[in-house]
Amino acid sequence: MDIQEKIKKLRKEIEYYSYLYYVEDNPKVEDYEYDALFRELQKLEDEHPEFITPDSPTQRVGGISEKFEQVPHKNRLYSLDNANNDEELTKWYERVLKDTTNFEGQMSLFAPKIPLSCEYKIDGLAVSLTYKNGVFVQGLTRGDGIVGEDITNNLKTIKAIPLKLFEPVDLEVRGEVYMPIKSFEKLNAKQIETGQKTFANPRNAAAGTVRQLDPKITASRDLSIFIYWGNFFNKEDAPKTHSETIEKLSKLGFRTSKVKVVSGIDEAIDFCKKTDEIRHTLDYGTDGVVIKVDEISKQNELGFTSRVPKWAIAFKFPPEEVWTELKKVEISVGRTGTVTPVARLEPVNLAGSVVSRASLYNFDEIKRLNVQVGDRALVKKAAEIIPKVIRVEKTEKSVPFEFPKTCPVCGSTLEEVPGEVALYCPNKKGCSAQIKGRIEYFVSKNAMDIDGLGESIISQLVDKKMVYSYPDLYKLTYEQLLELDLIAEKSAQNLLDAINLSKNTKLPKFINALGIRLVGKESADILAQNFKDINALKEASIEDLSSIDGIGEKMAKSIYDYFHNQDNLNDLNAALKLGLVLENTYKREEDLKLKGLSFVLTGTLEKFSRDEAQEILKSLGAKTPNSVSKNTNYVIAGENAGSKLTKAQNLGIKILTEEEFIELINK
Ligand code: 0OX
Repeated sequence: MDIQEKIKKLRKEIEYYSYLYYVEDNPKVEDYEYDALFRELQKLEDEHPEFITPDSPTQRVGGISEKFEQVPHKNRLYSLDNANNDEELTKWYERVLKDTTNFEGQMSLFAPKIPLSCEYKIDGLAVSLTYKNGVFVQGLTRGDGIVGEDITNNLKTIKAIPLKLFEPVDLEVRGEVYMPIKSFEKLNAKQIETGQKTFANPRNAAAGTVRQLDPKITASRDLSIFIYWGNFFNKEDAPKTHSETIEKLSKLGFRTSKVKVVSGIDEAIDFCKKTDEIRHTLDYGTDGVVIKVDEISKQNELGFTSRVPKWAIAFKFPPEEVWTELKKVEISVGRTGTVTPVARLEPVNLAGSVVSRASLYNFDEIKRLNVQVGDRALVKKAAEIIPKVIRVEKTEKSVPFEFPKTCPVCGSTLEEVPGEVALYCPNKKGCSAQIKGRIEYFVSKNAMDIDGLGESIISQLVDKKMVYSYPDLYKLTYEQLLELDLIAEKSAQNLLDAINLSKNTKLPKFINALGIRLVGKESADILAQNFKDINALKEASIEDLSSIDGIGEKMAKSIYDYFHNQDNLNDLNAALKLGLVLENTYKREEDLKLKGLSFVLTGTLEKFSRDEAQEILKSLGAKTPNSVSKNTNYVIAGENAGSKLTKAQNLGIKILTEEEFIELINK
């Protein structure tokens, strides 16, 4: 057998074993046997790179991308309409009957039972996969349904996504990428161990994983997929019902959602009830059941609204509630000094996870609910948000809860803010809980986005008095970081690198990172759109601020107060001195004073490199092509200007000296 044949045979074998393992959940060979085949293939391909094809099982992990390209979807990805109870499901079904032709072409007046297909609603991320000639060529995120992001390289790392189908068909399929619950728990444990941020739920973990720029990271985490829709480009291949489509996709090698076809809405409601009972036994998150009209011809008859298909609906499981013992009320101190009560519970299983803490919001809520330690508490989990106590019942153990007078962390006397229900710890500078909260916020994703600075490391930095406020992060040394309880020396260097990297950031991210009261990501964006730089924002009056669309009076006052506090100003100056560079990505119309003009540089400038001069011009809206044409507006001529200058002179284009250029940009 020649090498190429051998490679082909090995691939077929590996693909088949991988299919059995990842798609059928039914492995037929031991891991070591599989690994041996894989290594053999790898070796042959290394020796004969001319035989490598993109659909080879060795090609699942590709190189790092800089960003994901935006790609329009061939067919729009609609969302799903929701039904929260049986009545809403019945209403949807009645509408379906009314708008479709049933029984020998009669529009139906009584309630016939049409076939509906039911499947679990997977709580993951929708993706669209395109296959040409049976080979996976492109994978997109849902995006806004019209344009998605190209995450092909990351999707290739998911072993349940076939790189090559059993038949050479052209088609688009859609499905839900998810992280199995067990893998999610393992990943979070690892994140904690390595001092990194944990994910709130499997859905977020899956989302964070498919949007990694480095496919190696995606490959290192366990993702899977259920395919729930397909569009065969050759219409002769297209099945007549949804359930047949799923069957056909399964035969092509996809891991498909399992559908059950029932007759009429009552049986579908039954399916929803049964699913709700067993859903916590599944190794993936389901937040409902998707019900689809099974016949494609009926689907076509029904069509879409501007938002959703009329032929499908998602039944959402009701939020779960459970009774448990309220053992203690703990007090937590946030970054703004707000003191909030949190209930410690006897651990219970709620919506599939063990819950031991629940929110009590504020002290008024404790009074309103009449919460006492030792009560039986009804805890509710709405979607994936932290559960909350919604009702209590007294027991023999119940004893009144003592409202705190002092901060549980720093001991300062707590204060009330007139007109607000919350209590505050006034010790802004000295309360370690507030400092930790502020630093955690400063480094978070939508702020400075410093990788690797997790809760535990921040806690140590503050407790060891290495960090009092954010500029201190930029003074940390390698030796200091080695004093911390880190995993390895390498992570001290990684941390320093990550901190250094964050020095070059975007103005809106930095404004958000400051944690100014009432200012979040959205408002930080608005502020960056309206102020040239941080200095302009610092100098703004309350009137300047509140005249901006989207900045209310309270927020304006809070921003003004922030920049008129000496500590905050000292921090800002220190950070800028330490080398923080804040680029404003939002250019205001009035700043683009060279918009529409074209500048060509020639010769050597004294005060700028060519790149610097071009950057400045571009930041003012100008174009900077390399050669002179009749469309050139100005030529900036430095020392030893050559042929470009002559050409410009011949074309009668205005020539600027370096001084004139400086004058122009400073105008
Ligand atoms: C899911 C899921 C989502 C395709 C055409 C109409 C809606 N999250 O599990 N969407 C759909 O169907 C789309 N099915 C599902 N099972």
